[in-house]
Amino acid sequence: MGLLLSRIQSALQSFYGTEARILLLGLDAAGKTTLLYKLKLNDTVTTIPTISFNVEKIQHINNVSFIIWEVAGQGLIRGLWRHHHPNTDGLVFMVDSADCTRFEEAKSELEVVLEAKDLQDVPVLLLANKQDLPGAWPPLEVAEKMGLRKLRGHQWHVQGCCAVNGDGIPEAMWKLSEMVKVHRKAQGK
Ligand code: G3D
Ligand code: MG
Repeated sequence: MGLLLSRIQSALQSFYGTEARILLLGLDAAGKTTLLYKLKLNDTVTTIPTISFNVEKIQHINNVSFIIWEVAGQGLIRGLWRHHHPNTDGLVFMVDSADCTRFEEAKSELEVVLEAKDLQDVPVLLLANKQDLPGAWPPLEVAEKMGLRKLRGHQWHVQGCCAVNGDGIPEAMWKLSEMVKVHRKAQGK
């Protein structure tokens, strides 16, 4: 476990010098809270719970700040998502890879999110979570189901993971930081 934490921490440090504002979305039960718990490490974490969303700010030892917005995926509050997008550097969309009955619902939520003006060119990291479960769909097939292969105008990457034991999380954070850097450079930041 110590090794995993240090790998996650070192992956997050690859955001060095970058104030990254990451939007973390997915249907309920996709594993978002479990992921946030894994990412918290020992750093300062401020949680502002409201009825509809949590904002978590993670302060790292190298003064790298990494902000994650967790917005519950119920359709009822979907309308609120558009108010949380400004200055987003990256979108992490999490899917339960073992629940193919909800792929279509997840896909349409992702489509709605990506229609937001502020998210037109943000990098998208798809986390094909729950790879430990029997029957979990392989990451590339989950990406296909989410329509990512047809996505234009965004860098995107799919990573299989298990938020419970942390498998795939360091790799996902490395890739996310790379994409965020490319994106910010393109924006001249
Ligand atoms: P959410 O915040 O997206 O709504 P949660 O999702 O983080 O609350 O996770 C929902 C349930 O899925 C939790 O189980 C959690 O333990 C489980 N879960 C999250 N990630 C994984 C994973 O990678 N593998 C497995 N097997 N389970 C996972 P409970 O039982 O607490 O509802
Ligand atoms: Mg949650």
